[in-house]
Amino acid sequence: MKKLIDFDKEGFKKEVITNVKTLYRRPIEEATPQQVFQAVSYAVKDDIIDRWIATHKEYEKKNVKTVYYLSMEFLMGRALGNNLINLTYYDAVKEALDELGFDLNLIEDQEPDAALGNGGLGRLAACFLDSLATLGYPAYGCGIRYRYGMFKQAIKDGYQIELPDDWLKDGNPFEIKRPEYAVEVKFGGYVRVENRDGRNYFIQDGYQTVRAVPYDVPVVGYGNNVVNTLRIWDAEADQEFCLDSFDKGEYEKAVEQQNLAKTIVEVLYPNDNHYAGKELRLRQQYFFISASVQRAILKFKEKNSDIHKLPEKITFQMNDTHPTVAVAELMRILMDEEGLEWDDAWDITTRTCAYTNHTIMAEALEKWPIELFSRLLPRIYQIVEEINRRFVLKIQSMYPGNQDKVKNMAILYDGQVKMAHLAIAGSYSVNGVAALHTKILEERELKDFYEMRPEQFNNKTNGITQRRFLLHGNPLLASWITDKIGDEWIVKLSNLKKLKVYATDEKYQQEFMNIKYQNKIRLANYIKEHNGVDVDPRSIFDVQVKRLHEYKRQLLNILHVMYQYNELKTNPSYDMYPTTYIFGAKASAGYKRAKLIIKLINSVADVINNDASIKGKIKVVFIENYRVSNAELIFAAADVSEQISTASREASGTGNMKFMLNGAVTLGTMDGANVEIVEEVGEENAVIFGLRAEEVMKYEREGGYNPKDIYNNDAAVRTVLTQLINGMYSSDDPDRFRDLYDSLINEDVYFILKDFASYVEAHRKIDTLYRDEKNWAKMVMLNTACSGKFSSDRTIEEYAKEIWNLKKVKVTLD
Ligand code: 9GP
Repeated sequence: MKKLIDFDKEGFKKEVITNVKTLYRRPIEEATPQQVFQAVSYAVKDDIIDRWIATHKEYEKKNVKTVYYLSMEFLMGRALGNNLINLTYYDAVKEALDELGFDLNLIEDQEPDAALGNGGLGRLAACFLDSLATLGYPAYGCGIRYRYGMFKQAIKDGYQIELPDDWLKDGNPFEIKRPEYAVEVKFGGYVRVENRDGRNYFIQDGYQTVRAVPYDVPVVGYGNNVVNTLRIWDAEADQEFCLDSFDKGEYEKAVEQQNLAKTIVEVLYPNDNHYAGKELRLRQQYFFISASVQRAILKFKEKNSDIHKLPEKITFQMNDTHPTVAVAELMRILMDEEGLEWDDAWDITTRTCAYTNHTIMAEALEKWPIELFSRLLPRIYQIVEEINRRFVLKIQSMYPGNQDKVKNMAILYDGQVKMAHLAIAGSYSVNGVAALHTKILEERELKDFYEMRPEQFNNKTNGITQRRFLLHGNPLLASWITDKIGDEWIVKLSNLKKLKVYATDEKYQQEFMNIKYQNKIRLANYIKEHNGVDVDPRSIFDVQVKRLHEYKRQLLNILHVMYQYNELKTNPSYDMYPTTYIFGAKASAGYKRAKLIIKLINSVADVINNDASIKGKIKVVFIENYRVSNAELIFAAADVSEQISTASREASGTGNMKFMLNGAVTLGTMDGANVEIVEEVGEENAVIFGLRAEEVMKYEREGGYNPKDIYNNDAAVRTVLTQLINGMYSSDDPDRFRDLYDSLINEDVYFILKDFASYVEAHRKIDTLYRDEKNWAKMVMLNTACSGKFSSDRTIEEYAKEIWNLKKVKVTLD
């Protein structure tokens, strides 16, 4: 890797030694790996700080336009390795630590993942921050400093157990508390109107208050001195209420406030693509939105005197429906604090807010009961009511007499506040996250809104950062690529297409496949250490890692494994290439069926892995506690990338891109960004199966299909389904998996049986393709070579130009 930033090795070593001494009163020789991790991180932070200050000086000097990426989730993973990569001296630090007697990999392993997110949505936000800093765009990520992040998953007797993720227990060396930027957030009470000089003022009274205190985490750009900020908010009780100096009424209030502050940031809701509708969740949303928007306006006012210029200086990008209360909060600030009239405030708001939709799953689109919303946020509710009243008038004037339009589009309807509708009404841009997803939004899910204002809609296909998922996660491949085409791909991933010429050359094919093999050994060692299972790195590594959700169809995958096992056992002529099926997935704690699928995968693994008669042809591994840090190892080692969601359901997917980048072949449906992956790499270099989105949607319009027909006509399917209820994988409780059986036989809403035969065939195809070593090598190399489009740098350039109108900034150090 080219060194872009100077690194003083001896100075660094000295600083690490001093840090160990001052932090722990110990000589370096006696330091634990955790202590060395802290000491190294502080030394790195020291280097980051100067760049951080310089970046913000530059932003202020230029009075730049800034995007505030508002997100309940930032799935950052570990910071140390990534910061070293982006400071461009990872290798030099590795050497320095070697000289001090420590292994950087081991030191990196001391860091807990910052798991402030569930899955794709949160990881996308993290990749976007990396790209924004690398491209030099002024940006803040705004979120919550959850005390407990995404739970740690343990597997006990095949079941998922959730353990608290106490990620802050040793302290987070990279964050900085900024009490000077604390703001107050108000909940509850009532609104009274005061008329002063002929104008009505709305005043919230009798409320509870929470102090929002920001912690800033640096986001280092690659080799460019830019350091942006992820600002995550902590909650503290308002200090003005001193516990012992008030009478009883105040005392109780003070205690309540203390409790409210404590609970509000306590934990991340572990739901992916599903909203739980809990009061605390709405509190969390308003808490971090109010704090972020208040702070952004205060900062804006330091440099700008005319509030009407806000849209020229700020975009609030709302990541899904979770932060969309921002629309009303901005209206509140503009009217109640800045004294603007409604029309003026609305004009500014709707030119400042933009909304990204990440799902069409109905259960993920948030709707709050009006009773709860108005009780918790009385002033905000008043504003939403007025936004709704005016919006409904607009609908009625465009579509006179059309009650259906009002029903489908109103923000308040059926006793609920519909957050997606609020977001659309209050935004100048609405985007989907892959071409197919955006098309479905425009033609089906948000059709009425699209017809009303088509120019508001646009697509921004997701992307991932190559710096974490290739440069850091797959160092062997990264240096091979650099050796072939230079290192510019690190900031310009489209360069990878230059690798195409190597894909047909046997020598390079061997080199590439040898790297894959080394990475498979690395993963096999991890599996041995963590699962106690021996896997053969010469087998096909067929991988499905992602959140567990019925629509993602891990069940289809494991049913196919059961089918293959039956073939091996009963059909003497059945031949298959040895395959290791690797799963990794967390299920939301309350999602029973998803947890049962985890148990099924582990039960199938138990039976198959212990059956010597199949001579190790199939191995099944469930990797415990799948998260960003082990994901990096997994992507690098995969041969086959399972992207098998029911077509139309996966908005984009981003794991699919990480696999492709690392040279795996997609085995998938035509869903989400898979469609674009196939477009880039060519259909002959992916294996596609199953119903297409239009077919799925047609069945759905017509009330579904009859899975019993398949059960009756397909003996192989019948056998596999019967094994769910005959105790083959649950001898102690044959009814354990009956719920899965019933769900498939009775409705099969995710078309698992419908796609089964086609999935079997797709696997046969993989088997055949893999045996042809040269062609397989060519396929995987072309996957890497054609993955340039899927860099989050490309995505962010599109957002910056087409939605945010940001200008790049250059930062130099004095
Ligand atoms: O389910 C989508 C996933 O397909 C997409 O890649 C990701 C990032 O855009 O967002 C997920 N959506 C959610 O988690 C909830 O909307």
